[in-house]
Amino acid sequence: MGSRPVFAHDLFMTSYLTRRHLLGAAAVQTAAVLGFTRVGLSSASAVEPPATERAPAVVIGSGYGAAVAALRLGQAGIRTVVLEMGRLWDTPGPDGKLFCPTIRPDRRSMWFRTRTEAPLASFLWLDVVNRRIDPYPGVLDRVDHGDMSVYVGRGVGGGSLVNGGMAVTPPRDYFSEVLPQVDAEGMYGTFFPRARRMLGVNDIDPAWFESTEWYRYSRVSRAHAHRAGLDTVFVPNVYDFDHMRREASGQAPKSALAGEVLYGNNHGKRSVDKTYLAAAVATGNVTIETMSRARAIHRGREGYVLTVDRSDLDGKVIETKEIACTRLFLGAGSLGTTELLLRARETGALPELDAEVGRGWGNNGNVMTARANHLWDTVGAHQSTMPVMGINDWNNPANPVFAEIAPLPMGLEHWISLYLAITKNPERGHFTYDPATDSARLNWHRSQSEPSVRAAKSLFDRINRVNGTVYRHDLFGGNRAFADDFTYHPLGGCVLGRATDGYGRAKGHPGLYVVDGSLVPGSIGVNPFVTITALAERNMERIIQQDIAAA
Ligand code: FAE
Repeated sequence: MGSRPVFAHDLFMTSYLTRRHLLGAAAVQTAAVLGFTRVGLSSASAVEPPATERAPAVVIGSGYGAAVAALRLGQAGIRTVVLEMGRLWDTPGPDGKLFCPTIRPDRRSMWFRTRTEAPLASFLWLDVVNRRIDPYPGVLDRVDHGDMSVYVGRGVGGGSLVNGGMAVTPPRDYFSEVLPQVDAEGMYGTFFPRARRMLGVNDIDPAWFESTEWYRYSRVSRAHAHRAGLDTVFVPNVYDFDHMRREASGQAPKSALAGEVLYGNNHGKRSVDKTYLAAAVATGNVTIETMSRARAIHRGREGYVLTVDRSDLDGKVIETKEIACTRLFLGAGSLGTTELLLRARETGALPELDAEVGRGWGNNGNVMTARANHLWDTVGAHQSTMPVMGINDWNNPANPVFAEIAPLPMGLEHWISLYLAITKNPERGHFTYDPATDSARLNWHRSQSEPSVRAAKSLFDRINRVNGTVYRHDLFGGNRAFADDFTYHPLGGCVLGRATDGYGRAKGHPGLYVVDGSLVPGSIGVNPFVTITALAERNMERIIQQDIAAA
């Protein structure tokens, strides 16, 4: 099936180079989105699909793993349909912008909510952060599972639309500890560099970092960490730092320097709709269908049949259709992919799926905390939303922590240092299928977050002690210093080598593949999207060579 694979690994470098690529980018960014949209190279406008369809390959989701799958399938000459439950973010709102301002969120901010649910719920214990909004397919979702809530991106680009852009390659020894069956030589020699190049990863100029008011908050946290004898490291990002410098000098419209991140960046961010997905569409073989949620998977005559609900922007299902495909790639994220496979196994639709589907879930040890600085240690009213520095205490044998120095751009001096700590928490959750709601429920008990809080507390107690500072208790609700009830980094649920073979092929069902963060067993020690992307590159290369080109 299909022609020989062609990998244009250097398609992107750091900017968009080829004509086909530009055409793809234009198609992804200019198609109409008043409801359902189909984005393809030949048709950049809304098209009514027939009631039933057939495609050689379907990719569910459009985040990192899905985007890699779509591009590599498209380059291999395979006609591929990408299904995304969120919208394509290409149509400006009444303010002329695609995404809404973080400090004045409107309906574009969150996925069908009547009120925003920002991770930092209060300031000085006051309920001043969240706003009333109208329900709409907004770009950020918070999926609540009792003691653990998971933030995810919704829309063409998935998490890349809302995240902090930190593009971190994990320490090699920890990668090998977590995924011992994966050849580290290949990952560090080929697939991590390929992922970074394709994602458009770049570094801040250290001289600018040292001088700009926009990173004063990072420099203050760095000084406090160093005083406690801790190491700090610069962290690369996919935000275009040249653009950021032009923002600072007034030559480009502000985005990272205007507080934008959680509800989308209007400029500067190389989200995967602008990189991988634009290149996928530019192959001419890939179409993206938006507001299209894959609900069920069952076996077809050759391959799989998906039941897909297409909704309008009010959330009303306006069409339910079936799409048959020979090969199915699941890139709906840790929660989405696990739910689809668990539902398929538990309802008997795909009975051969492994008992490991639904197991091995972790929050990457995420815990957020904040410190109150002395009055003379100002963090600045101006803060860039793109983190560029971390406190690296991962080699601490007792309490390994990698803590991102996070921004808190409020437009006023608040003397707060904020951190997202990634800890080595051995606890894992599992999902069970609830037939009453037809959904997967995460089993995670509050006590399972205790190892993360212990590790983070040990690090920040050290910093507080040396600097004579204290924790802030007013930001996370419930007078807490540590927010251990939400994560930005859901990982696992369909773990590589357990629920799948060593390349993401679902056990028991040939032609069914997992390509996203659900493959990573709960922890990776750093922010995860570079790992998810590189692993998808590795797996897709093998799958295309062995299962597709050779067939
Ligand atoms: P993901 O990007 O979540 O994409 C899944 C896509 O599938 C989404 O677009 C869904 O709407 C869609 N979908 C789900 N179910 C269905 C369905 N049934 N039918 C159709 N479509 C569906 O998956 N990571 C970093 O490395 N660095 C950071 O700085 C960073 N900051 C973050 C900040 C925030 C606020 C958040 C929320 C996350 C952050 N992350 C960061 C995590 C990162 O975005 C996440 O690990 C990746 O996006 C996960 O990639 P996946 O391919 O697994």
